[in-house]
Amino acid sequence: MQRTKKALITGITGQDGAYLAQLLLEKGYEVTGTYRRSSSVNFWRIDELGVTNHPNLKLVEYDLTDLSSSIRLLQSSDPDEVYNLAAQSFVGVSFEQPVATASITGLGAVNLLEAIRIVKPSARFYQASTSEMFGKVQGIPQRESTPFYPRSPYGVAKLYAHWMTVNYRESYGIFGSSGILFNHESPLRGREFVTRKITDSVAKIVQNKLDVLELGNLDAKRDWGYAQEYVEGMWRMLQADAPDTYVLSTGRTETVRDFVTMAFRGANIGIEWKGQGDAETGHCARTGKVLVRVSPRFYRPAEVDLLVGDAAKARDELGWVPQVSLEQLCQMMVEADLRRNELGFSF
Ligand code: NDP
Ligand code: GDR
Repeated sequence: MQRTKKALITGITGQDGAYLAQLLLEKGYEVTGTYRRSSSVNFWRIDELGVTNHPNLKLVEYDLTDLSSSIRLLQSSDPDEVYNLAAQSFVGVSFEQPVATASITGLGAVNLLEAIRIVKPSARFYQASTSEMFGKVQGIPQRESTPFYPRSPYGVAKLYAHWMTVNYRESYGIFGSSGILFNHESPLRGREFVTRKITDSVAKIVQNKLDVLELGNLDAKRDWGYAQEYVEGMWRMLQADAPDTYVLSTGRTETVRDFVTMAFRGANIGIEWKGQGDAETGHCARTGKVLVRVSPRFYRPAEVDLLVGDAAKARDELGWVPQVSLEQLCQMMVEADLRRNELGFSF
């Protein structure tokens, strides 16, 4: 009889942690998921997926910045697979909190790698790397061989964690894989990220709870996929014969402006764009009312202008192919936010 596999997920309260927990529990894993101590715990995502009280899920308090906790966590959970999803993951905040970001997002990964090296070197390790490492892009599309040029403290911290994963693989033979994931979204996305901010605001505008959606750079182009499909890719990386680095992306890129238009269309509102730069506005095609405005408050000190990935390696070696289109994803998010706002709660 096959032994039940055990997985450790750091950051289970985040978007990806919640979907990954659901996936692994469905596959019969015993899952330990970590959350941060805070005055009020933040389980809404795993609640929404209905996994919080699953008999094979154990939730434990943990802070990634603490090495001794990392060692104890490895001892108590004894995992076959470790998914390091915990991070200070908001690029904008990383400019305000570069040291905290370096400590959590960069060094935090090394705490876990060290704990694996000390406690259980046979455990397989997944590092949540990011397309932000490409930053000021050195090639289009971006693939595993494209040189890195991060443009934010977050991107730099992630690049450090990425190279440490590669280094532990090469130095100690640890099965450390790094997934360079392009933006992936869902109804469980945090509201500070642009897609969810847009779909939540569209729902509020429809329900007369908000007048105008204020955004920063509308010209930024992103390769947006569906988070549930991306966590499946993470799992596939740890089932491979050997550890490696893989890009996960859709290969399609659109501007923030395009996503706004798409989201309003999802709520049956046409948008007409007028003006340029800071003065650009989005109007309701029917009434002419301004619904979208640019606010330099949301600009970043350095921007990543264009991301578009090539996931051919993941397709060829892992059989990973994303299916959900951006239109479907956007519609799913708009509908979820319309429903939530109607019910009077919004996370
Ligand atoms: P989220 O921001 O939704 O989740 C991050 C998780 O990390 C949360 O559970 C958060 O806990 C936890 N966390 C933050 N700081 C600490 C800490 N000091 N100790 C322990 N846990 C901590 O991110 P996503 O789910 O979107 O992303 C998952 C990972 O993938 C992240 O590492 C992110 O950087 C990376 N990534 C994400 C992409 C995306 O498009 N979503 C693309 C590429 C990479 P709390 O709930 O308490 O804040
Ligand atoms: P990103 O995602 O920085 O790509 O990082 P985010 O959704 O925050 O920004 C995407 C683009 O939209 C522009 N933008 C705005 N962004 C936010 N958040 N709010 C706004 O009002 C706004 N207006 C315009 C941004 O300038 C940017 O160009 C995400 C995170 O999940 C990272 O953790 C992950 O590593 C990368 O995706 C891949």
